[in-house]
Amino acid sequence: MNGRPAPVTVIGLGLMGSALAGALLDRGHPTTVWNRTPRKAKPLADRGARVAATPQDAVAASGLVLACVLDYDALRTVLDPVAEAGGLAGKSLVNLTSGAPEQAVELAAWAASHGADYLDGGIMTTPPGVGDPRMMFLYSGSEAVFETHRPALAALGDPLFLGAEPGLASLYDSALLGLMWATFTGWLHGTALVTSDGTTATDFTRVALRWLNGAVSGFLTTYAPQVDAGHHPGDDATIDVQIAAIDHLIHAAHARGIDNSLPHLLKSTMERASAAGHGSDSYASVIEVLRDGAT
Ligand code: FVH
Repeated sequence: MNGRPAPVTVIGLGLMGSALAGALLDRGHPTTVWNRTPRKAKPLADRGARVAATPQDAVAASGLVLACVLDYDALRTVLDPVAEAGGLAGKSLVNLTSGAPEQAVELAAWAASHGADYLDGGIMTTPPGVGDPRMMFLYSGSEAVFETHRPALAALGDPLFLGAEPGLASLYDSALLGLMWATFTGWLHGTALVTSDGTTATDFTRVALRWLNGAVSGFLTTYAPQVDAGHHPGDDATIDVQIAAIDHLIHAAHARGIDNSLPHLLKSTMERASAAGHGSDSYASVIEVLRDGAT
């Protein structure tokens, strides 16, 4: 390393790949790009990117190759010919394409068989957030790739290394998206409830964010060690108390004609926990019925 930003290749110039390449250009990285549909490279070429004619040329241009295409099948379509020609040997391949953990493990083995060092990534933002150091980029796989190329990865967002198991970044990505969708749906259900009585979504959200950032995040911090210990003392609020409380939500939503699928799902899950003997335990004990997916 000579202190100058390292050359990087970006394969895939959809919404996300274009944002990645743009962030690298902003930080002064000599950036080579390739996309199946060449016209998408034009805005990046105008900003100083070198446009490769083929995936082979793109990979040859840099030691670090970032890939962000639709899915793993598309990625293999692009990279198989490069690998067969020996073009991946000695390269650091960072794959930011979304996929399942098992696909990441398989791709890491495939990359190794072609002489490439592999780091898998999960992007925890949308394209406008790329380049913002508050946004998390999750990585797992080769720590050597992570450490060697940390400055380039930091151009994209805050890089977090989760461990050497290649599937970890995808696993966290899926878990965090599940958390996001559950939160979105709970927030929208609450919004439907209060807006039916004349409150605006904006006013409700101001209060909801105080609830999430203060009390709810505190509950998570309390419950995480309970889950780790497998011991969930109901010394704050028990499952049985919460089963009674959710009936008020169901009643209020029903009275306003609002869909109650989510509260019914939550109530039935709590009831399963109670039936399994956790009625006097904390909400963290719901983990036991979630883990035992067959019940
Ligand atoms: N957009 C987002 O907010 C999310 C954030 C989290 C991570 N995802 C994942 O990023 C991958 C790419 O997503 P994207 O938003 O950039 O998607 P598109 O704009 O649709 O671009 C798709 C690119 O993939 C290329 N491509 C598709 N099929 C093939 C193929 N068979 N061979 C070669 N390239 C292919 C496509 O090329 P083209 O259509 O422009 O020719 C684009 O470059 C994705 O895994 C998200 O889950 C984004």
